[in-house]
Amino acid sequence: MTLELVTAGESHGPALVAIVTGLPAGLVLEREAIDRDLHRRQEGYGRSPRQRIESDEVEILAGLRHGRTLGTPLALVVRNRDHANWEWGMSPWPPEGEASGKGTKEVTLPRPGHADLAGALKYGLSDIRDALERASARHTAAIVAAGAVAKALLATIGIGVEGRVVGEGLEQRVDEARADRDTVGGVVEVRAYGVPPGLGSYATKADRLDARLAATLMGTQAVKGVEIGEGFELAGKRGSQAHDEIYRDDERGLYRETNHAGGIEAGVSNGEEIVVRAAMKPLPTLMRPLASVDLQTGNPGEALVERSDTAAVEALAVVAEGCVAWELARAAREKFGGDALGDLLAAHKAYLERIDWRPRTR
Ligand code: EPS
Repeated sequence: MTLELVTAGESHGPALVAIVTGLPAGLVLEREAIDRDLHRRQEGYGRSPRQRIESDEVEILAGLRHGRTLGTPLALVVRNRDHANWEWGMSPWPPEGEASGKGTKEVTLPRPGHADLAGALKYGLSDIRDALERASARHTAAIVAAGAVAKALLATIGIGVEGRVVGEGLEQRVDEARADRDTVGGVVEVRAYGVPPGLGSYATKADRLDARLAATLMGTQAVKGVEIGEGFELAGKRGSQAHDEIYRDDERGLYRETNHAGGIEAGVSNGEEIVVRAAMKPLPTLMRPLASVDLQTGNPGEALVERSDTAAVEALAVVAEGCVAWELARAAREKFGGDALGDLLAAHKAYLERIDWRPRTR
């Protein structure tokens, strides 16, 4: 048994959709907890005026009854309020009547760094909007909604996940970039605590927890680098400085004094805090546009300028938290199984007893 997630939705289309399969029956979900994460994702310094239009909240169409999962596919929807301004331009069916609102003109000048050029070439598009709408980071709202469900599952076995921005001075960097009509990126970190040893496996590459965390984060818009624990820094250290020595006492059982590995060894959680970082590039829509080429005329031009964020690093911290939660929940589901939540909890308890592991206190 495993968890699977499929999402659909365009940035200015009617809605974002997430379908989650593989949840055990009997998991309590709280609407407020999902909406809280959706709101956290919308906050943060440097976001676009779009966030004043959207006020994301989740709707559940299937898989939940009276706040408890049924063990059937869970269908989550987040409506795009801005769609009201794009009804003609983003109409799923051929639009009727006069062209009106936004998205009526074809986009032909690709933005360096966005999906525009690659998408237009790959799919043979004359209007770049057909590529950029799905590639938009608006999609991350669906990921956060699914991540909030994953966090609810993890909480039942004492696992917590928290994302944050690394480093200082974001507001100043954003203010300076905005004044220059430019954009900035940044680094986020996610920590997961209460994770027992044994999630993930070295059996195949696809089972490795570090590979799975890297893939989900790298699969997030604008992420160009991922590291686990001390990551790239470990390359310059000696083995004696890089590895986390193993100790045991009666109170703590097996433990480590250090966590250079970020809680994962050989693709398997080792019982220490999971620590993952992701680096976000500066966003590609610049108010002072970069050089581009009109794909319809072949003439040089300036890249598309449309409303966008100066930075979305704080949003990424929430999105990355959801991504990590999702992968940990999936790995926990594989390890502990169970059609009913009670079965999963019993398997988790029996496993902790067998390995005599005591969750770390924070
Ligand atoms: C995005 C462009 C902007 C961002 C959007 C991601 O959209 P718009 O052009 O409508 O202002 O605001 O992010 C969101 C809407 C969101 O909710 O995060 C892009 O091109 O990736």
